[in-house]
Amino acid sequence: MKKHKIALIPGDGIGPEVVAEGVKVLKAIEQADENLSFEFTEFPWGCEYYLENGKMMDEDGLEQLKDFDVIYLGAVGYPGVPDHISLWDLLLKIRKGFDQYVNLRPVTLLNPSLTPLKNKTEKDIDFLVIRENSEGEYAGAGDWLFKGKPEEVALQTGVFSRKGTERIIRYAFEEARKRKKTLTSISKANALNYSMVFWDEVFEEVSKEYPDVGTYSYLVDAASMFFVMQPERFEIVVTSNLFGDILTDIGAAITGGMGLATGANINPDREFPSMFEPVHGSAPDISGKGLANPIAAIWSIAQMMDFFGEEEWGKQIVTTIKKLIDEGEQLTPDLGGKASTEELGSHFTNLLIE
Ligand code: GGG
Repeated sequence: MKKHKIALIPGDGIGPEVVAEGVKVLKAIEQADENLSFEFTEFPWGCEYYLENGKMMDEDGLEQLKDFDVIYLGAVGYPGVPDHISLWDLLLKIRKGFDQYVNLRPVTLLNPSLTPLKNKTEKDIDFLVIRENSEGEYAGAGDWLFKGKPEEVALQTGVFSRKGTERIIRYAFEEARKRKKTLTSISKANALNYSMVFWDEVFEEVSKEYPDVGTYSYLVDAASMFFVMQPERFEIVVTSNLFGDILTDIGAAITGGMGLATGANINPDREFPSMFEPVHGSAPDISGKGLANPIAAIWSIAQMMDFFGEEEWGKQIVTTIKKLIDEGEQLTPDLGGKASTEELGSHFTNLLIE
């Protein structure tokens, strides 16, 4: 019997609603699989906690989390708390504190009806974006000079260390080796004349260790266009923190919207817990109304299962999401249906276990 300790951080807005459906899936798996068991511990951290206690999470929060196998997070951010505080003091604090330097975001079309692109089918949109998740433009390096004065200047520095750049690119080559063996690097070396020239040089250097992997390199502006016009170009993509964040929203747009976009924050060395989350935010405008689509949160359970080495469950979850969408009967309003978050989640769980 394999027992996994899961820390739940439902967070803000629609976070608790979608996490509840993900937990339902985990409990159903536990019931169906006598070799698996999950132990849940919930943490009340987020914007409400901030408004009551002046902090997004406890000061020793990382210490409290460090012995869990994984963290399952809903969403962060709510009106009344500045976005940079809710993001930096919870989500980014965990990613950085646990060196979750790999962000895996699949861009997979499960049904042609989900894409606004013409004449694209499942085989045309099926790739994985590997986003650098620990530094780059989200390193938090910068300054705010002459605040409030006419000569005010805000500086935000992208940090690209050799260690950080090499390890994400090497991780991506290893992933490419497991698949069809092509890897696309997305950067912007013509304009970002230090960081991205460095990124391209490291990509070139590491590629020499993987002569069996075919490589492509695009500027981020061209790549954004190809995401929309010719997504079939991509199989595995590796890119920086900011570009990965933006590109994967385009990825969500071409595969059914934010309600279906999942992300895993991985610490490959397994020295610290990894974290699984829907890519979407807290969507305060629809929270508490049962309108949120829980598929992204459920899909992140598939990524969690893969991480646990339970790939059959991972595959089964994605196949069941496809089945539910193909049926089209229990979908939330963002997908043109009338089902509530809870109804979709319960129907999914029934389909998974039947
Ligand atoms: N589901 C987690 C969440 O609330 N994400 C919102 C967000 O702004 N994420 C930024 C990022 O992924 O870097």
